[in-house]
Amino acid sequence: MTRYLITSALPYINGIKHLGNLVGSMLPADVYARYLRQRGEEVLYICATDEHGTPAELAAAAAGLPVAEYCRQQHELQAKIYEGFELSFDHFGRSSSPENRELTQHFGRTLTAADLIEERVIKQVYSPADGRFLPDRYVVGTCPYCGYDAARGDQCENCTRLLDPVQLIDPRSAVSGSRDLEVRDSKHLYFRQSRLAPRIREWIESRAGWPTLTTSIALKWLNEGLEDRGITRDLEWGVPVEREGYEGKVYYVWFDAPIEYIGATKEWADQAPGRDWRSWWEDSHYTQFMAKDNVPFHSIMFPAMIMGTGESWKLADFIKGFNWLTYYGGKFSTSRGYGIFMDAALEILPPDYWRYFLIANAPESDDSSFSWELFATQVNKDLADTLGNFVNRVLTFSRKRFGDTVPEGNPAGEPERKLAEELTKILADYEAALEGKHFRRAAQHLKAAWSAGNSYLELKAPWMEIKENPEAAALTLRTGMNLIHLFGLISEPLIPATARTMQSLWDLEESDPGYGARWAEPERIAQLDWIPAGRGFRVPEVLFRKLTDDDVATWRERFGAPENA
Ligand code: B3M
Ligand code: ZN
Repeated sequence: MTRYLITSALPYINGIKHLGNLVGSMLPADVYARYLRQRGEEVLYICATDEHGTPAELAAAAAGLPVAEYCRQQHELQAKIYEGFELSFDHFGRSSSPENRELTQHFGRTLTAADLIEERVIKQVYSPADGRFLPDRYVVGTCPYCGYDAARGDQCENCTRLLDPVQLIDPRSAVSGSRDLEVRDSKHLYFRQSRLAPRIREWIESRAGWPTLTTSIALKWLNEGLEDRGITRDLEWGVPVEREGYEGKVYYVWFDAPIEYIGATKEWADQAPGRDWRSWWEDSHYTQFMAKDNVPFHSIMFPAMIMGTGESWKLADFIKGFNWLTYYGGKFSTSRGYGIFMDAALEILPPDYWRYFLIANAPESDDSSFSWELFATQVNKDLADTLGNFVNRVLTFSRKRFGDTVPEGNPAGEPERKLAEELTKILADYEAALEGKHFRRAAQHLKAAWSAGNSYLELKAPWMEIKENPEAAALTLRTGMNLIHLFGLISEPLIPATARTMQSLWDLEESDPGYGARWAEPERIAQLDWIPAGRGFRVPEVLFRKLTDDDVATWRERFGAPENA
């Protein structure tokens, strides 16, 4: 049996993430993990906070905390929010863990032994005003490739090219703004990944079926010529480099961060007996989820590190990259407080509203834009009307006419057979979309299943049937209840809380087909016999409330929205 290893790009420790971060890595990975678990597959879904590097140091200083304590607090905070969104990590680790330190140093040693790490004396930017060497991203200036005037020294976020700070035009310190920068000599370790370029290219080119977004970024990088990469920094906070003359230096955060995928797997294993972490990195089907700016590190540098060790570490079998989710077409911005952050989102609505909307609008083939207007429209139409209303109508009407148990009525007839046939097809499409990690498409198929239930109800019109033929109405309602239970199963990856509600409405007996059911082959759906007549049931609170114009106005105001959008 295949075992599925799944990782989401590691959220940086520095601050609460916004909805763009959520939809670009963690949420789709969670949907995929939940789907596979429902199908009975063995899944290990790993994530962690990415804790090293200068931003953490500076944020800790700003908060007046030692950096280790700052990271501990921020990790707790992020973990709580992800739990609130029902992200079902098997382990949510920390890149500052002892496991990761050990593995990172192991990679350093192994790559050194393979002659893939060399020492170079480099010119480095020193800022007398700040009294320190400036890490790459704290030198800002104009990008030599595209002319963007606020490019960071490590990467231009406009054209995504990786940079060296000395390449920047008109460089200045991002810490103090000082233009009085000196270039001093400092020795550092370099990863000679250029030597692995042919192997990386061969690997990328053999990846049939990968998203073009992923392969095109990787190939663009390779075509530009792969450069060796500095993997040490003059910092206190990070994984120490065990080498003479490297006191006070640590591994570069992008060296130890991907290794934390492995590190966190070991953390997971270290938490309970009998967990074999190593085999997950030898024999599994491995999918990585991330936004497009992280693709170069995952499609080039990390695979090169793995190949370079000559050891049996799993390479990704699939890299799912995402474009950007924008807020009214503009970039989410932490510094300007523009857009919606995950804690604020949970303050105003439960997770399923967000999860559904974000997956239905996942920025897969292109960027996609969040607006409160679109959000409200889609929540009202798909969640409140199509799903929520269906559940409520069926259950309240049945209770009113037939009491607190599932009515029996006629045996299934032609409309039920047609419905089953339609659902079989929709479900096959839905499964194919989830298998293929096409998230927008998956949401569309799920919605189509809900709609099929509505069309059936409209066609049968039990509120009319009841007048002439109560047995016919009873069949329709019993079928409706079976649909609700089915929706409870298949909606779980996208809207887990609501799905649990839909599954838990019935007093099932152990011998009932629906008892403990998780998922089914599409053909199995055709029977719609999860819930036998005579079982007790409950009518839930309204599943999704309608969002009003007032809501939209309030949120536009609170979160800031462009005047005329
Ligand atoms: N922490 C993403 C970021 O901060 C970065 C991902 C690491 S994945 C190994 O932009
Ligand atoms: Zn650029």
